[in-house]
Formats: sequence, C-alpha cells, structure tokens
Amino acid sequence: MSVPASGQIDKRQARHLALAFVGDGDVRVDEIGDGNLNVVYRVSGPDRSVIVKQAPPYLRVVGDAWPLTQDRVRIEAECLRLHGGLAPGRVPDLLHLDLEQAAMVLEDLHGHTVWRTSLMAGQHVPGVAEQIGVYCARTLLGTSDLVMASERRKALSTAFVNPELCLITEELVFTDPYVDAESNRVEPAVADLAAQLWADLPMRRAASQMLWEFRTRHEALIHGDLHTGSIMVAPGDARVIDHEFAFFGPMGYDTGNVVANLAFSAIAHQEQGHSEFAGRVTAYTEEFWSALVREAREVWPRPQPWLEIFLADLLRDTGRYAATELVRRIVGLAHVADIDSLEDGERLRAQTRCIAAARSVMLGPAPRTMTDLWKRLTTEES
Ligand code: SR1
Ligand code: MG
Repeated sequence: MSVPASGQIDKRQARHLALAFVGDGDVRVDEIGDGNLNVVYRVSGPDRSVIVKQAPPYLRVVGDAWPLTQDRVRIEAECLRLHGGLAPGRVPDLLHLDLEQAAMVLEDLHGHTVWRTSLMAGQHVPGVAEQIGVYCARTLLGTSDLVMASERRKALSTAFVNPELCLITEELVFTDPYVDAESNRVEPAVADLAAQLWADLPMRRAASQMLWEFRTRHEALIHGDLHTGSIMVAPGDARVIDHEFAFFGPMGYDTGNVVANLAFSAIAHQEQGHSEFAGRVTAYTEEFWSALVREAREVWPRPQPWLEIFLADLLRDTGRYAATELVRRIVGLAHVADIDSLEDGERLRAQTRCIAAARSVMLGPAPRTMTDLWKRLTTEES
C-alpha cells in the first residue's frame, strides 16, 4: 500500500497495517495521538488491539512548514530493539516495521497511563521509578564503551546518526531559551524572568558549553527525550516509548530529563499544597537513582576501578541537564502540562522556582548526592 500525498497515513492504511495482528472481522480504528511529531492510531479487532504509529515527513503539530526526516521511524525501531534487549520488558513489543510508509505496529499498552498524567492526578504507581532507574543503567552502560564490544559499538554508531532530531534538541533546549528567539513561548507574566535569563551571561555560557557536550560526547545510545510523557505506567510495570530522538550522546541527558520532569511534578504539587504527594515524588526520585546506582554496580566491568568517579560525574551531569530541561520548559517552545495547568499565582511561583533552581544547579557546586541535588531543585523558598 502506498503512502498518500499528505505523507500521513489514514485510518484505512492503519487498519491494513494492523490486520494481521488484530484478527479479521469487526475492526475499529481511532486516532489517539496528541504528540508533537507523529500520527498514532489504535486499531482494535476481534483478537486484540495494537498501536500503529506513523511518522509523516514533517512535524505533526506544525505541518509542511517544518519538514522532518521519516528516517526517525527506523531509528525508533532499532533503538526499541536494542534497548528492549538490554532491559527486557521495559519497552513495548515492536510487532511490525514498514519503512516505506514510515510506520510501526506496536503492542497496545491499554492498561497503562502516561506517567505525567498519573503524576498530575496524584496517583501513586508503585515500582515504576525503580524500573526506570534499572532501564537507564542497563541501556546507558550497556551501549557504552564500558560494556559493549568496541567493534559492535562502532558499527552501530553510524546507524544512529540522527542529525535532524538532534538539531531540534540543540535549538529548543540549549540555544533558543537563552536568547530572545522567535520559537520561544514566553507567557507575559514571566517576560521579566525571561529577559533576566537572556542577559545572564554565566547561564548563557553554561548552556552553550552543554550544547557543545551534547554534540560531542558520544557516551551511549541515549533515548534522547526521556521525560515523563515518554513513559507509560501501570502498577509494577513501566514502559519507555518514543525513541525517535535516540543517538549516541551524553548519558546525563536521559537521567537529567527524568529528574527534571519529576521536579516539575514535585514543584507543581507543592504549589497546590499537596505536600504528601510531593513527598511521594521525592521518594520516586530516590528510588530511581538508587536503582540506577545498584544496577550500574552490577553491570560495571570489574577490571575498571573508577565506578565511583563515573557515578559522581553522572550525578553532576544529571543535575546540569535537569537544569536545562527546567529552563526550556518554562521559556522555550515546548512546555509541560504539570506547570502550564496550574492557576495563575501558583504557576508564576512554580515558573520562577524552576528558573532559580536551574541557575543554582547549573552554576553551583557539583551535588554530592541525589538528595542534595533534589533539595536544590525543589526546596520551597520561605
Ligand atoms: C517541536 S518538538 C518539541 C519537543 O517535543 C519532543 O517531545 C521533544 O521534547 C521536543 O523538544
Ligand atoms: Mg514523545
């Protein structure tokens, strides 16, 4: 079946792709995606339901004006296979890949919720923070030169060159939020905060150094967009989705995204007076980091006596990348619902705290522990 002129598959084509998996008969197709990049359908048949995810040759939310490579589907599929092999059970099953239509058929995680959604609702989902810590340790160390055979890693590095999606991050995370760029979305209430940031030379210097590191530190095959909207959860079962930003980059970018997005949740709940759930989010962060450290000790190559240095460096980078995520979600193009959904006064306080916390972590001393980092990210000012 050929791709339509729009470059976006329709319900009929989604049904066709899914038919072999859902059973012939009464088949229903619903468009369910609301993401920035792709088109997502749920196809339900007599036997089961599956997800059909397709990448049009442009950014879905913008359309033709922002062309984008469809090679992102191949990268997502290959990363799903590789990360799924290293961290079994932590990604959805890839049932079928159709490169011609830039589409995949995936396991439907219909009992799961997007983690951001359950965090915003204050729902406790046990076990998932720990599983994400294990996922990060296994995928990051497992695709690094510490664990993966050098020849295999060099062969893989060309398959994951991902220039167009990296450029999105380079611009939207490390560049535009630090200047008065057209792409930024700055609410009038935070205009002064944004102007102060654009005049803040130490912050601009730190962000441009991190842009350099993001471009040049090919440490591991990272997910590349590991916020709480890229994680689906059910009690005791976390699944990581949306691997299209994957490339060989700095490990701390993934761990920093996890921590920053938990920080958005904690800050938003604190501002709403939900101190108990904010405390729960603090516990998630500790569980995430302890599991990561525990698993890193398991997979660490015994002959290399610098594990403690590695962990200290990763903690520092986790803080620095968390800081850039905090900044870009307040003054950059793509915001987070945890903060944007707050009422005016609460939102302004949360936004101000995010920028102040980012500054303290980006420019301050390296954190000694996750507890130390988390306090600097989330402690309420008196
Ligand atoms: C224009 S794309 C905006 C954001 O959506 C993705 O999830 C990435 O976070 C990207 O920065
Ligand atoms: Mg996504």
